[in-house]
Amino acid sequence: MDKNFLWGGATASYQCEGAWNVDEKQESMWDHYLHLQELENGDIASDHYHRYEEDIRMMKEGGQTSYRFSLSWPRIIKNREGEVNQKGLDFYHKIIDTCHKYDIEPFVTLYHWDLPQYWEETGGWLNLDVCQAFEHFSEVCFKEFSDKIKFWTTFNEPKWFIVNGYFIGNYPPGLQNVQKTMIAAYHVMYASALSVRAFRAGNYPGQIGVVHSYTPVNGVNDSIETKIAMRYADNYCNNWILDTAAKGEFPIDLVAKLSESYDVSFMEEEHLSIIKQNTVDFIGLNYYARTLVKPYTTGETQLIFNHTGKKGESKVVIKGWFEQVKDPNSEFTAWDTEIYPKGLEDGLIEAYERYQLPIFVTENGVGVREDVTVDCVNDDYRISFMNDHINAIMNAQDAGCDIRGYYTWSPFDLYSWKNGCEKRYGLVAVDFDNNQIRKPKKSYYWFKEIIESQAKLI
Ligand code: BGP
Repeated sequence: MDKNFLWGGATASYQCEGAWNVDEKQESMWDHYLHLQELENGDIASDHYHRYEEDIRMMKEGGQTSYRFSLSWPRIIKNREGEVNQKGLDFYHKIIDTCHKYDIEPFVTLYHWDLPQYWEETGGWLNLDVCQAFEHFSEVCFKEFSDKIKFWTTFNEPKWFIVNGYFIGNYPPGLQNVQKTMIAAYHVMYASALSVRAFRAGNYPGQIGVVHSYTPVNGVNDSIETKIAMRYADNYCNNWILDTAAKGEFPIDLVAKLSESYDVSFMEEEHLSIIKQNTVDFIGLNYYARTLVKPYTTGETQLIFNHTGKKGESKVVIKGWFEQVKDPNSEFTAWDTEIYPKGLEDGLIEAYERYQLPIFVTENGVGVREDVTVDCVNDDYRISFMNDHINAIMNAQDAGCDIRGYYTWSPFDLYSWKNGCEKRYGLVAVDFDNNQIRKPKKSYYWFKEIIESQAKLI
């Protein structure tokens, strides 16, 4: 690996900070939704708000060179008038300064799903005004932190929060409406371009990208019907984010297909030209699994997401487009995620060929139940998972891809959306029942060795 290759861990504000109503932080749509439904929530989570110093120090001691985290919009902006909360800014200054103190490169996400509830109440991502509000929030952050930050990203995984929030309905705002899914998706991509435009207009140092939940698409065979299903799946899973952010264009065949059944008049010339002119400098790809598809001809659209950790519950079938199938030869987690490192290698090669932009693997990890009362969790499965995925990255580099970093999800245990804290991803265990005590797992030491051995090869 190049000596500037970044090795680190990724988190999101809602999933780790806790302190949900402290220091004038406003309610986010996730606070509101989970409180209302009386579900396990991130009120305390990993208590990173108070323990960030310990967490960042452990990253350093674990050999890591970068920390990817998100800025909480409702912590920084108090209301729809855009008033700034100095205490929120102060908190992120402390995080960033601690990173620098330990020689850790901060890698910032502007939006990791915690929309302020005061905006959700006006329609959230269905309201065009929220795009301008996001532009304003971005500008506040650029002005405040840009002299300390080299890497910015606008959105984390537009596909995931839009599809789950507006199409499947398992995330807030809990809608199941295709027309609204399209509008929200379009507004998010437009807001991303507005943020990139503000970044360029301010001549800030550093680079700006977008982070995508990448599921490269494979077909069950080589038939023409399967190839058509693969194209539908690729448009649905990947292209509407990556083509739009990296090339400035929504996939033309996707728009044509949707316009047969839905109203696409919200796509205005002025927005499209802003999207075209404000493409990203790099791509962040979060990789958990691929999408294996077969053609789908009969029956109804059905999208079921596994939040119980009981194998076999999930289903993705889009009528007339594709059906996601399970490879009988693959291993799956209890939450139905296929373990398929080859998908990362193939996917990186494909994404680099298509977009010719530097790539960071901004998330990769495996979520499992673990007993964290032991001294050191023996997570050999995580070691083997990370080992195989890091090898996949090296293979893609050997094939000529420009890959600049690897972030494990996650450097320490945190709250998993709708799954609660029992679905653990961390290299450091957090005992949620015992004062959020931290204890490194076996994978933490293993990752340190990998990073150090790479450094020696340079
Ligand atoms: C990504 C998100 C993360 C994280 C991760 C694991 O999609 O960017 O926020 O949660 O997936 O997913 P989950 O917590 O649902 O298992």
